[in-house]
Amino acid sequence: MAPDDGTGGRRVVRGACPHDCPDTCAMLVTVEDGRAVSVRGAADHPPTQGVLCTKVGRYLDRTYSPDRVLHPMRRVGPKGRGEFERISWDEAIATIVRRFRELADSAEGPETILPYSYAGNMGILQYGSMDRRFFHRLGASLLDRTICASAGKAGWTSVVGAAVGMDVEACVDSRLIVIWGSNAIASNLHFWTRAQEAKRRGARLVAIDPYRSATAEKCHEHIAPMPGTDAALAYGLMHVLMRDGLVDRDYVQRYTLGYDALAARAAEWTPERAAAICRVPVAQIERLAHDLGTIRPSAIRVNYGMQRHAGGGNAMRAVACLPALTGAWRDRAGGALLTTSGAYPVDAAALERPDLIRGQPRTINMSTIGDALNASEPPVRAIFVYNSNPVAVAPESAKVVRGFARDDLFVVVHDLFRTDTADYADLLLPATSQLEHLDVHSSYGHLHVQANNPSIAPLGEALPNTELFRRLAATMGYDEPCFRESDDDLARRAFRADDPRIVGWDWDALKRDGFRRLALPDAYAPFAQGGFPTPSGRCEFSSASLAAAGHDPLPEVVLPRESPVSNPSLAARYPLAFISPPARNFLNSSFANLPAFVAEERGPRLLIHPEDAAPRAIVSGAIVRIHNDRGEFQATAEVTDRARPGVVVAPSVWWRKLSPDGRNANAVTGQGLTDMGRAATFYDCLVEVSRPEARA
Ligand SMILES: Nc1nc2c(c(=O)[nH]1)N[C@H]1C(S)=C(S)[C@@H](COP(=O)(O)OP(=O)(O)OC[C@H]3O[C@@H](n4cnc5c(=O)[nH]c(N)nc54)[C@H](O)[C@@H]3O)O[C@H]1N2
Ligand SMILES: Nc1nc2c(c(=O)[nH]1)N[C@H]1C(S)=C(S)[C@@H](COP(=O)(O)OP(=O)(O)OC[C@H]3O[C@@H](n4cnc5c(=O)[nH]c(N)nc54)[C@H](O)[C@@H]3O)O[C@H]1N2
Ligand code: SF4
Ligand SMILES: [Mo]
Repeated sequence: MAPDDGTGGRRVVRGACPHDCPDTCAMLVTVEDGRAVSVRGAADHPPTQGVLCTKVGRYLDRTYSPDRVLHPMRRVGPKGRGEFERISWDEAIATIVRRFRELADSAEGPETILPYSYAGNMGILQYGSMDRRFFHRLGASLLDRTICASAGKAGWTSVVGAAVGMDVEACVDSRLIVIWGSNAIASNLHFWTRAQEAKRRGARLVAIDPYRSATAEKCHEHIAPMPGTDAALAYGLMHVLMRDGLVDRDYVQRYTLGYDALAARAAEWTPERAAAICRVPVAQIERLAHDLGTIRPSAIRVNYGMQRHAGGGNAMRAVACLPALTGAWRDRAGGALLTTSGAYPVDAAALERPDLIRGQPRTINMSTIGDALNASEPPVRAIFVYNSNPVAVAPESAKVVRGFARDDLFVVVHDLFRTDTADYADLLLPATSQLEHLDVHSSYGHLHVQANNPSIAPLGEALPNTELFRRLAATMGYDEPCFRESDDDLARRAFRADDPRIVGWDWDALKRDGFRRLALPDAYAPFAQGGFPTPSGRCEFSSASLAAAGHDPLPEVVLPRESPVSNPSLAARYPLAFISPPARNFLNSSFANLPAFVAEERGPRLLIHPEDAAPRAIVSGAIVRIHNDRGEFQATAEVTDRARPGVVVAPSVWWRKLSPDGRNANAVTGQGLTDMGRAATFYDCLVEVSRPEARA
């Protein structure tokens, strides 16, 4: 709960970081006379080790920012202008209920209403509980939440069986760590500290990333493939492993399925062929394959960067085969880690109540919200945005903005800040920060369950997501008892209590203690003796279920939709591959409005290699135009060999309205989806870069 440290009006409250980050740190919030005065990392929480990242280390900047939305507001100016006047909660709720009833009773029905939310808050309650119940009962369109991880998850799960992997805490004992498609210093700090410790103990670190990120810079070796070519690279590695007798035959024979078919496919992928597609030296492929085949324990930290391409699902499939081929899963400090989210028996059915769904509403993909708002039938007539900032983060901004700007679209936004999306709101509603509400947390990077106790009262009239939807449900007249459950009631339902991983857990004890590890063996090595939760019970190099769904039974090399190799005519006009990975001081678009973090990131930047800059007469410090057929935005050039030739890099996600030309990287990204998981393909994008004055 709120342990009193014995100094009068001072309390220390146990919380959890809510942000979309694998680390899910345990926070200690010190409160004096009702005001939070410090936020620290909990030293007793093994994954956190007492350290928060720079963003959340300064969480009071966010919590007490003068820019917080503190009261419900109604739009008074044109859409997009962000002009509001204050109204009461009663009026806000009544306005929503009136409009939702009209739409639900219209001939087109309630599926004209669309909830739009993602992981702005990863707490199990604030992420998805009362809100889902409300929209299900209403019969609103369903949202396919694909903007981040669904391609990688689909690819990984098809091979391994579940969204589980090695224990991040074991990485200190790894002797080889391959950091594949992840800038861990920025986005997975508490893994990085373990990798550093392993390095001190003699481990070899290899980064696979199209650009020399801060993380790649600190590894022993950096392999820089062209974006979207990871499946070819993985096959090149498999080829060498097989050719040189480095496969763990015993592991393969006992615990895997489809080796012969995989070997036949890998035989086609000589390192020379893979190297030509990836544009990396053959020697790097040979060396890494030998390391993977000979160093134990070996760990692969694979992250989502590689899956934001047309072939993202298959790329993850190919990488997921490697630790089974080498037998790396045998060791606790070996194997691979994409996500641990599947280790938690979250009871989604109890929380979200899909049984309440009225009718057979359609599903709308959040990654193509631009198209959905402009061309759905029946049209989307109301959108309710929370835990997300789609105008900044969704691909192909021009279409997203055009959709949100529709005068006939009723837009509700619930957020802590006046985001790019909020500017289009008819109603803007104030949300609580993590210090102001209750929650229970799983993680996608470690194996602990955590409680977040509120430490301060809500600022202004801010409400948690759960309470907002509870009030909306009551005003709609929904009388199912589930709409009256408190946040504590919801938290008690968060996990399937009969699951052995959660056995004996007790919500009140968790609130008091702050965290507990899932009931897994201390020396957790999930697949040391096989036991893959796939249909066959084996690691499926070859998948009958994917074949039945029309996919290649084996991992397939699917080239990017936009690349010089796969689309030369497009590349003739737009020759540079464009990636826009997370900036260290932002969390997606969160924190990108707070002065301290904006100052650290210095403004929108474009990293470009000297070989690409010179013919374009681009020098460091120049403003450049990044453009393609979908749109354009501007950034300050940084000429550097950190970007490899042919690839430009724009750390993201900046707010549009805080950028010099009012646009950001998503002006050029496209709405094409991945091969598996229906996900966004942010990094599958060709552009040209020019100086603004060179405009035709
Ligand atoms: N500071 C900070 N932390 C974050 C976030 C943030 O915005 N800022 N975002 C959070 C979120 S939502 C997520 S999903 C996670 C994970 O987010 P990730 O997508 O894993 O992000 P990064 O760690 O930057 O790793 C992506 C890396 O992949 C590289 N990359 C791009 N294309 C390719 C490719 O085709 N192949 C390979 N091998 N690499 C490629 C990029 O250059 C980048 O360095 O991070 C979370 N943590
Ligand atoms: N170009 C480019 N675009 C990208 C990416 C990229 O790498 N490049 N990454 C993509 C990825 S991986 C992701 S996950 C998406 C993420 O995109 P989003 O899910 O939109 O994440 P954020 O931009 O952090 O916006 C979350 C919003 O939720 C609000 N919020 C936080 N807590 C609460 C709460 O309790 N209640 C309510 N109502 N609101 C709250 C925050 O203030 C913030 O405005 O962006 C994607 N977009
Ligand atoms: S954003 Fe990530 S690293 Fe930073 S405090 Fe939150 S969980 Fe920890
Ligand atoms: Mo994400």
